[in-house]
Amino acid sequence: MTVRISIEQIRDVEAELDAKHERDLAAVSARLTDGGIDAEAVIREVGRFSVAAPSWAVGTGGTRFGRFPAGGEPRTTEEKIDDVAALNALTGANRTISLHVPWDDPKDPMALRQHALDRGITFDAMNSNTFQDNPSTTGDGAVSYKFGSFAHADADVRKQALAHNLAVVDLGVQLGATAITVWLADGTNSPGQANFRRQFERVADGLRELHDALPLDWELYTEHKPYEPAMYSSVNADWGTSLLLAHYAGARAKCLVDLGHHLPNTNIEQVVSRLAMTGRLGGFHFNDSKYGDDDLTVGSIHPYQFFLIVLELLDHGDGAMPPVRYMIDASHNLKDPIEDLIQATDQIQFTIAQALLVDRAALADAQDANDPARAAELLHAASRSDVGPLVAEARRRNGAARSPLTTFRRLGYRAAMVAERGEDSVASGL
Ligand code: RM4
Ligand code: MN
Ligand code: MN
Repeated sequence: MTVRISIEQIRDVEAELDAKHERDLAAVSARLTDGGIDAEAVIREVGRFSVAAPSWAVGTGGTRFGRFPAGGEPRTTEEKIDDVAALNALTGANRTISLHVPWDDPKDPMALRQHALDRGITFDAMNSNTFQDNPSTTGDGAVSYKFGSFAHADADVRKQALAHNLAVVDLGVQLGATAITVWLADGTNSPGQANFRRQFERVADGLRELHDALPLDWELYTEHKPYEPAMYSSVNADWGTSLLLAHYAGARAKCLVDLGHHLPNTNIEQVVSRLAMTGRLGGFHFNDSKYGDDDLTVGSIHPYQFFLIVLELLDHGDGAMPPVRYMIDASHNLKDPIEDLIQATDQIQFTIAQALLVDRAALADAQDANDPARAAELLHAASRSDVGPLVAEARRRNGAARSPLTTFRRLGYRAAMVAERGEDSVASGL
């Protein structure tokens, strides 16, 4: 049995919101129209946008100190897709799922593709895993990624890392995906452990081989991260290295920005601008960070910075979210995982709506007139606006929920999953 969340159920549960929603929407639209803003265009763009859910985020995240399952966690990739379908029913904005191999290792890819299709879900960028040893990533187990994968001194290990990535691409082809994200744990934990330059060259060569073996309609994304698990040096540590690697790998290699993969106080919006400018911004992972790669809910710590980042994306897309692969890369340790994904998606939609309100022509004028106070006013006018009714309307038009978290709870999805999958089922992932 699979519990599905239907549009009728949502409409039913939310009927009591109708009158207030109409009033709020009319009031906000009128206010925006007075200010010369097309509210309808904002609703349309928010409604058009979709962000992938990662398969590992429908299970609870953990730390090295423990993990506390949510109850009713998906036991298989099919069940992960069921959860993403439930999420998408509520948000209307999570129409794709991103798989991580071998956490997801379907025996019958075509059947999995059909399972997803039946639920209105398609496959986003694939993720390879050469940061853990597992028979399907290390072949017959004769090699280990303990000292790296693509950067490893031993050619056999590098060969196996390439073979794993190619297997992930093959699987992706069967699922209808068209991109692979490569995040590598390669680096060192001790000064002198390896030669920086030789490690870089090996990774660059490996990525180029992978790139050259990709189907023509595929892209490859290099994802940088400053540290963890490598604690002294990571090969792909920053956006500059990521860009160098993408250039070296080939024309269809681009960079992926994960919001949690920057050292404290990095100006991430400027990083986004730089990569976009070079045409090599390929992917985006949403989350937030207080200390490191915390994978906290996007916008929960730095909402204004997130607004500025979205503004850069809109600048790159000339007023629309550019065609970059977007994914929520979070995995909350405490919240119900679906509730966290709902909140993340809601935050992204909310922030896109606010950033769309920025008068970009006036901002350019203020910049050219050396008027920072006026520029700040223009940003504040947008970032302090209540766009809730616009976001709710965008979701309603997609057949989704205006109040997704409350409706998720009222529909009793988690309780149904606990009954079906058990209190102690544990999803594969981190
Ligand atoms: C990494 C990185 C990757 C994700 C893994 C699970 O820190 O963010 O995108 O696939 O975690
Ligand atoms: Mn990531
Ligand atoms: Mn990460």
